[in-house]
Amino acid sequence: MKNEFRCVSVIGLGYIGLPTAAMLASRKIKVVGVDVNQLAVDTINRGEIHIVEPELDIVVQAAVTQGYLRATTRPEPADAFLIAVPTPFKGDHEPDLSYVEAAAKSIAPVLKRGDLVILESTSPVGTTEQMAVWLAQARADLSFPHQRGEQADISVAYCPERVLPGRVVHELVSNDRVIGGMTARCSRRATELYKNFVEAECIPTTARTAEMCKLTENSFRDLNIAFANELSIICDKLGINVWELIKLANHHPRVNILQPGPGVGGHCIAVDPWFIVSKTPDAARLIHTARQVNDGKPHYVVDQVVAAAASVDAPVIACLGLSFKPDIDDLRESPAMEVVHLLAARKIGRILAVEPHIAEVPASLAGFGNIELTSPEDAIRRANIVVMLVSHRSFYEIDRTMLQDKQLIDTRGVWQ
Ligand code: SAJ
Repeated sequence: MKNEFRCVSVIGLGYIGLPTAAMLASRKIKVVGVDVNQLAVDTINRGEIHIVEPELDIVVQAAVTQGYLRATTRPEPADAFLIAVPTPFKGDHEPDLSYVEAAAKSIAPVLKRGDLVILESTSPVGTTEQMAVWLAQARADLSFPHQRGEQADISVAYCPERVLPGRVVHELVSNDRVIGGMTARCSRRATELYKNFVEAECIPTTARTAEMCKLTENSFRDLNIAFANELSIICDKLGINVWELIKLANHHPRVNILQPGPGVGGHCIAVDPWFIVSKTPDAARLIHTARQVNDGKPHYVVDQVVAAAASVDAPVIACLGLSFKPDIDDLRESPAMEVVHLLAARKIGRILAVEPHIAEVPASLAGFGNIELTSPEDAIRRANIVVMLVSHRSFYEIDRTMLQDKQLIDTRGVWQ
């Protein structure tokens, strides 16, 4: 089949946009990446990357060197536009769609008849239709699927990303994709674009179902982690080792409990369930409770540390890990960061933070003045309380004889 997409523009060059742009470019499609961050644009144009993701540097470097990938701060004409911008929530857990709106308005002036616009950002149900309305308001000379159905000048689809940070390059190719076109033709065209690099199935559906599918996947995981986190608190009260308990229960052929931790982080699982709750607050009771259980876990860990600190003179607390999950540098919505933040605010002692993937104390923690970033060995040697917050691979290599005489709070089961 002839590829109708000779030039693709990816709006938002973050954890999803950049790998997707690089994969398309690796299939010899001309890709123009657009981002408001000039530093990110310059870095990419040098063939380098501004995020930590295994193997991505090699793909980006090859794509830039061969001339298939270029970054800029201003949208340019293309045959397809793929929007991968953040969709955070506001203080009241209401979704903030301002980045999607800004992206739509930024590409509107360069749209032409026949173009395809795909939204990839995790979004509340109805956002794709809203995006089409924003585009139509900016371009009254073009028609959109909510106005002219299959006859529209512009095709619009919602195609959520489902890749796991740390495995993005692999999963972009091997994960099945849900393709939610605003019409059947929109789905067919979006499938054609993704088939350039997706080796797995591309399954067509409606835009609304695709939006809900993404939210459902992450809410399912949030609920299951909430179950593990609740179990960990119950087991503490009953004097049972939760890690052993879960291992034993998982021997049952139809039981597969996830792992407890200091809470749930990242920009996805800790956020997306709220998009369901905010639309249907009365119906989403279980989903809402799971969020509350997981959001309560950092406070539970802080209470454990405070209790331990009460029994030592001059507490020095080593906090191992700041990222939201193992072996990445991403601190977004990190429960480990929240624990350190809450501890620092309590001013119960000096905090020695360890995070091998960053070079300095994050700005949000630096102001406290009682936090230092150091190596695991130095932190453990100087501390009397050691809190394991992230199970980075390198932490398993810590010499356990160093932990003798320390009070341990292992939220991840690394030392169980
Ligand atoms: N976590 C636990 N216990 C577990 C598993 C995870 O406490 O047993 C914690 C992690 O430490 C982390 C948080 O949950 O703080 C989320 O980590 P994760 O590995 O479960 O997921 P993410 O946020 O990295 O990626 C998820 C994935 N979604 C699902 O697995 C359903 C990924 O496929 C999505 O593409 C991504 O969200 C996204 O972008 O939405």
